[in-house]
Amino acid sequence: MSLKACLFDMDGVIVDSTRHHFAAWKQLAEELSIPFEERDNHALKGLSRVDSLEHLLALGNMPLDEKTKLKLMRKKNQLYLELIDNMRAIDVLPGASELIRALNKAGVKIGLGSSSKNAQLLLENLGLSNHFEVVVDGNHITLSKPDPEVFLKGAQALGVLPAECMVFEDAASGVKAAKAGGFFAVGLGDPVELEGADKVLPGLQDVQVATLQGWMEGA
Ligand code: B16
Ligand code: MG
Repeated sequence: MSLKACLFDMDGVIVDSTRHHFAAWKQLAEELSIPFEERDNHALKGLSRVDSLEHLLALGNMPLDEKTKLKLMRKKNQLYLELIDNMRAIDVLPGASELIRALNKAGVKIGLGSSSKNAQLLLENLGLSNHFEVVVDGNHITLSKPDPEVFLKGAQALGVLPAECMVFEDAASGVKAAKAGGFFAVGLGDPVELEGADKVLPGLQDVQVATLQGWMEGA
């Protein structure tokens, strides 16, 4: 199968906003007196805002009514927005801009598949939005990763089949979503955590388009 398109996850693939999500959740957790450390935050990678809050509240064994949950999510998002406000091109993870430009040049379509409702804003801050033909984010989906909805919508909008499309993901939930949708999944990070991915790389630095095309043809 030839490589027609690539779908990129945002947080942890294009930019390291995980620490900003963590700082915002941590502040909320402190206000609620729920112990919340970096290892707890790890489980939130790729999850939607509401699923992340549910996870946090479960850690504190703290069931809350819907109105309070909405208030807390708004607060978390305000904190997060303040933290990402200053993010610029310099914050793009190593190799991501180069690969995106090389794929554009090679005629491979590019889309974003993120759970974040702030993905479009962040792409603009990073100066990358012009490179993406399609952006599917938390505003367009009803089911969170590991459901494949975000990637299936991305492939459909790009006019390609999942089997012709590669997904780049840093989260176990995202790799599961990609495989459930029938995509070639490239995991970025720990091979043990991302087992199930077709390939695992430490990051996007020095990734060549020809290598990706070779993987697809061999798949
Ligand atoms: P927001 P991704 C995900 O982004 C993050 O990994 C996850 O930690 C976050 O909770 C989720 O977006 C929702 O973000 O609150 O901004 O809508 O990795 O799918 O790009
Ligand atoms: Mg991610």
